Amino acid sequence: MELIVEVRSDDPTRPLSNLLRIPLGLDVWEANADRLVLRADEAPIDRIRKMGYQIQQIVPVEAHLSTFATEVSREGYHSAQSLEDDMRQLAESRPDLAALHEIGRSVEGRPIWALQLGERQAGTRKLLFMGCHHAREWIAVEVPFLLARELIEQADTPEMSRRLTQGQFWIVPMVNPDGHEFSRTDNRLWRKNRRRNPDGSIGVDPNRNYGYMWGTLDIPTSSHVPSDETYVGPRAFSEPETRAVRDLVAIQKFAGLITYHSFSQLVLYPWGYTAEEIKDPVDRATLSELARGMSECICQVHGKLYTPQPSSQLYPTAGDTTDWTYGEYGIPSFTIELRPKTVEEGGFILPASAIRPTWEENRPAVFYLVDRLLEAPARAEAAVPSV
Ligand code: 0X9
Ligand code: ZN
Repeated sequence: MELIVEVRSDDPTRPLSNLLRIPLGLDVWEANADRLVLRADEAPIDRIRKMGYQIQQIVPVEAHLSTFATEVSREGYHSAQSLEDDMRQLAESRPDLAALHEIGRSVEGRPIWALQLGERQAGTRKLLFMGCHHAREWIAVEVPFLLARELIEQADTPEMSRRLTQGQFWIVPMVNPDGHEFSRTDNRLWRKNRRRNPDGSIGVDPNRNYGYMWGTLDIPTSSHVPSDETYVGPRAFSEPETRAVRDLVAIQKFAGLITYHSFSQLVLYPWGYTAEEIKDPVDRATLSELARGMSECICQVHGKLYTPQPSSQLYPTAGDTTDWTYGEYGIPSFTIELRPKTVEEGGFILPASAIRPTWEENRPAVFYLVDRLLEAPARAEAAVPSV
């Protein structure tokens, strides 16, 4: 039976981070200094107990699903098709401002859509907002979609019209449409894409498949085992979903980006592959200050704390999106882990009633970042970090 468990350790010689170095085929849902939340079979859980860790069962996976994955919990969330329809409608409502682009196709041939908004003159600063690298993180589709809707619906207000003249926005709410569809129809907790692996297992983790320091870690949170939830793939950019993002980024030369995920309420910035800080002192200060600024904006709306921290402090991974966009191009890049904070609040299965408040609190944060990046002095051409 699959369980969701909490792991703690009161022995300082046995820190929780040690557990994340052993290949146990775990699905890590929460990683805090004092508590790990894992989804795993009973056998690996027994091994962890025998190693001396304290284990407390939170709930069997089946019971978690029957509590949270109800019929009504689906309402209000997009499918790949309804997202396409709504993005098309947005684009058609303001052809002067918006254009819909297919930036690539998934393993199963679904289009990956990007909405381009705002000033099209050469030299305009461009910003990228993405969602749903991970199938089960449905709220991560809705936040970038609502950003696109807000930019269009408010386009004629003085504030938004300034942003749309100063900048150009690219919004890709669903990077992993195959996985998302599978999480709607077959397995609500599906994470990866739908690649058939040579060992018969399915799925590569798109957020381990980017080409900066790709494959340099082989641990449960960044694994070389195809059946693992964090499988890095056979080589960097082996997946059409990450190639679509790679090609868009290579052409558009973005000045900043956010990639939305869930859950845990975090504002993360590079590095993910190492616990070392960013070397460039200006970049280091800028990224941590922008993350802190976004976190403060979020907190002011409904009092929710989204902790700002370097990605590797959550857990180490190699080949994630923001390590690549920052490491390869020097783009100020953030991963925002949306609501909720804990598995007890539903984890990946956030009730649709939370979509609106999640957007309400993320709205000022995203516009804070937009305004800061649009007004920042131009970066030198050689702004790629010295690592
Ligand atoms: O593991 C991930 O890809 C992200 N968390 S999630 O629960 N949405 O899967 C976090 C990526 C941030 N990068 C690192 N932690 N290195
Ligand atoms: Zn994710």
